[in-house]
Amino acid sequence: MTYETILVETHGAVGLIRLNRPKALNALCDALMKELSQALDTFEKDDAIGAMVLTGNDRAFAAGADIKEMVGLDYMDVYLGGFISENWQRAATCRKPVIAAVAGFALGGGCELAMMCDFILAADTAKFGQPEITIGTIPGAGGTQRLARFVGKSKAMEMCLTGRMMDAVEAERSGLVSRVLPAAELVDEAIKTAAKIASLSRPVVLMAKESVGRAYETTLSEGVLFERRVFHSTFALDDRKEGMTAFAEKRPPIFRNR
Ligand code: DAK
Repeated sequence: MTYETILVETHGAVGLIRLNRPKALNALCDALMKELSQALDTFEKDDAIGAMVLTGNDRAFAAGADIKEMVGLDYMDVYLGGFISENWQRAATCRKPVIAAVAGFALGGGCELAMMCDFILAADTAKFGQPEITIGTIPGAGGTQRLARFVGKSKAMEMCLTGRMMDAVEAERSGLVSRVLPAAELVDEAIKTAAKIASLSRPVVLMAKESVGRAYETTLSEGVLFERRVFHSTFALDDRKEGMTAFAEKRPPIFRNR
């Protein structure tokens, strides 16, 4: 498959997608979101792929939805037309883990897209923000909701109400990103991290991802119950038996995804 707005590579069991509209700071136009959705679909269906990495370039992960595509639209265009709703959820609905590797700007829809991934690795150059308020609108792809859950009300309010950007250090301190890395090491480290995930039992990885995801969708007691049921179900897997047996025998496990 050839794409015009993204670059797609595989590194062993890792699928790497690079957003690739450098002249527009990877602004997320309709065509790009459609291609991103297709690439994620392809990796989801590919049994050889165990995890994915989504990245941009040194200057930008993505500076937001494409403002030039939005500027001429009116309310009926966006409401009746369900403006850009299609293809904007795909990163959030993947069953396989998706890591966002963010260098440079992750603004507006770019920040929202990074937050749809399972975790964010940030380069020391990364800048996160929801600047929609400065162009007369508000976040439209989950920014007000996910940012508030990840960094808390006060910081999310300040960012959404002023458009202030957060640098990588502040983002790590606030819990938005899992780690900060030197920019030159970002993508390699993201691939290495995804490769580690892909080397583990595929069903157990999916179960762990689903279980952590429940923490953002339900009450604590329901989430803990969900976790308990899933934990019990790992005992139906050959990979659970193999993992514990290998530990007891002091050897690396051989997972067969069964
Ligand atoms: N859209 C279109 N073009 C963009 C862009 C964007 N978001 N961001 C940058 N560009 C373009 C610039 O227009 C410029 O193009 P040329 O003039 O060279 O043709 C080029 O990228 C380089 O940008 P600058 O010259 O501005 O570069 P600077 O280093 O001076 O500034 C900047 C970098 C990131 C601070 C600045 O470009 C900037 O403020 N960009 C806009 C950031 C922004 O406001 N982002 C939020 C956009 S609104 C939804 C889903 C998503 C959304 C909504 C709904 N649904 C599912 C319903 C999301 C909305 C948004 O993201």
